[in-house]
Amino acid sequence: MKEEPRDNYLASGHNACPGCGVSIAVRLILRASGNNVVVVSPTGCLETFTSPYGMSAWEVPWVHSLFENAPAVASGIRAALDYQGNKDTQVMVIGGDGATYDIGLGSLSGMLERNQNILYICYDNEAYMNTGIQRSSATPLGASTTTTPATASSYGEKLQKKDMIGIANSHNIEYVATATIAYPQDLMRKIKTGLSVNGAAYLHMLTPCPLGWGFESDETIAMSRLSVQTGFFPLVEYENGELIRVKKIIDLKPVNNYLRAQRRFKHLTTDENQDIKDKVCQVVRRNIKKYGLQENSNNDY
Ligand SMILES: Cc1ncc(C[n+]2csc(CCOP(=O)(O)OP(=O)(O)O)c2C)c(N)n1
Ligand SMILES: [Mg+2]
Repeated sequence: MKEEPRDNYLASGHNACPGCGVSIAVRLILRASGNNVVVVSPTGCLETFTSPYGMSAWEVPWVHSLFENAPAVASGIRAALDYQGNKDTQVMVIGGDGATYDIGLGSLSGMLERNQNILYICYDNEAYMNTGIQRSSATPLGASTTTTPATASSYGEKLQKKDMIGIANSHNIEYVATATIAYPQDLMRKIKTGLSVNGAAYLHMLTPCPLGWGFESDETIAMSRLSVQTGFFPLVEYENGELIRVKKIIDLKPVNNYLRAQRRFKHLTTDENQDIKDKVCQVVRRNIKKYGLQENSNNDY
């Protein structure tokens, strides 16, 4: 197997929780991008744990924007670099699901429409984790959060997760993909591809959160892998809106394995919530069909 460079541009000593999926993702992202890059991050866990007052874990130029305007800030940085004739320095946004799906969506849409040379990366931990696990429009159906708690009279989140891949593709950009930390080579290849296209690219990255999802801190990679192996989080790639690659599931795992492993879904595994669990399974079955995730269908790596 080809050796990847071992560069690390996210210094140790930051104060992420043990097992934080985001910190693992960002180390891989920066390893793939190299250090000729400017990163913009909106408010969220990543910003908070990498930049406590007076300190920074970033070994590359990094800008903290408002929650709602990271894509606009990145656009300005790209325009300034272009004006200087600097085509080599890359610009990336790394923002949470709250910033991407909800509060910064308008700004992101503008950025994708302008189609400047910027890679937008959403790190998706499926809730507003930094402020105490509130639901976002990335929270999956049935998940318990502090604003959609599972109680005797409620089964948790009532809505389906928003289709960000569809939204990104609707902007007719050259590259849209999904990735997760259990598949680091795949993740880094997608970062490199996203940076190599001549225009805006969108990469969606699932980053499991031990605290918010309710699992042990040494299970983060296992949870990331299970999300793919159960069909919850398909690994896909689009070029100019066309699906070009899908990671097949060789050994499809039961959805129950994923639900049982996380406190936020535990209530779905009881008899009373069987109908919601069926709806969750339907979402997964739809993924499997839509992307031909099972071994004997057409798209493959
Ligand atoms: C306009 C605005 N609204 C709300 C907040 C409070 N706030 C700070 S971080 C955060 C959660 C961020 O969620 P997400 O983008 O998913 O990132 P995560 O914390 O999960 O990493 C919120 C609501 C804010 N800083 N600015
Ligand atoms: Mg989040």
